[in-house]
Parts: sequence; structure tokens; C-alpha cells
Amino acid sequence: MSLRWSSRSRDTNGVQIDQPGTYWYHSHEAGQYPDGLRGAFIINDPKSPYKGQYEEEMVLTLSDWYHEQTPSLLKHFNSVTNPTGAEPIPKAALMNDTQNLTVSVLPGKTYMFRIANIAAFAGQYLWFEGHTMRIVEIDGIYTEAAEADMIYLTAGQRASVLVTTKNDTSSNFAFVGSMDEVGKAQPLIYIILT
Ligand SMILES: [Cu+2]
Repeated sequence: MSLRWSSRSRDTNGVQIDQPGTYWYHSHEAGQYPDGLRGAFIINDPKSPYKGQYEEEMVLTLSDWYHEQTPSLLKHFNSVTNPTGAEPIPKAALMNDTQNLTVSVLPGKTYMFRIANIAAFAGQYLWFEGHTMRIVEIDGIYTEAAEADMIYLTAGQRASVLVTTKNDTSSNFAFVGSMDEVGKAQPLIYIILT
């Protein structure tokens, strides 16, 4: 097994950590990564410019899932029966490696979600129903807070967003990851904020 540090802009096999932020790791051996050898890799920053502006941090991974394991997918992908080189289409979308994830939050508090798309293939749109988010980090770089209703992350991308929950305990709010066009199967997963 080998693990490669992936920051998209810069891949090195020797890990030297000089930049805080939201990253992820995955295997580069055979087909281990789409089959699950992948995860978030967070480098905390005691000097974050957003320190003190949120109650709690939560890590949220978006990913895709195939119902066949990678070796058999690759066999078809690299065969004469696939002359266009069409990539295998994921069968499901996952958040934190599951479906129907529930996250408990308190009303009227700000949370920082560190979001990483650790998929093999599919991009996803993400939004929090009834809430806006403030994007404060993209791929390990702090940004000026930018308000957004929805964010789109391709495979490999990360973002941190601040979400202030409504001062309202009368209902739950879904947050939704929606796979883009490539993953037509099961486009929606719902996550309930309680
Ligand atoms: Cu890689």
C-alpha cells in the first residue's frame, strides 16, 4: 500500500506539512481508493483568521460508490468492449461514507463544515436547506468570507464553510448533496439537521 498526499496543485510523496486546511488522503495502489481507502485529512490552524467565529468544526466528506469493486470495473473500462473509454458511472452518493447521515446542531450557533469531495469520479452540488453558507477556505487557502446558497465540488476539491443555524427548533433542515450529470443514478441524499 502507498499513500499519496494530494493537494491537487502539488503532489509529493514525502509529506511535509506547511499549510493548514482541509485535505484528504487516498491509496494509489491498484483500485483501493474507489473501494474505500480514502478519507479526510485535516491540518488544524491555531492561527486561523476565523478562529473564535464558530462553535464547532465538522468534517463532511462527499463521495461516490460503485456496486462492483474496482478490479472488475477496470477490466471492463480497459477492454475492447468500451471503445469510447467511458468511465464507470457511480451507483450511489455518500456523505461521511454513509447515506441518510444525521448531524445534531444547536439553534443559533455557527458551525464550520470542512467539506472534501473524496469521490473517484463524480462532482457534487451541496446546499443547506433554509440556510446560507459563508465560504472561508478553498483547497487549503483562506478566502474572504463569501456568501453562497450552494457550492459545487469536483472530485478532489475541498472547501470550508460557516453555517449559522436558524434560531428555530420547530423543524429539521435537510442538507443535500446532489451528484452532477455523470452520476444519474440516485442523485439525492438527504441529511437532517436536528
Ligand atoms: Cu491521488
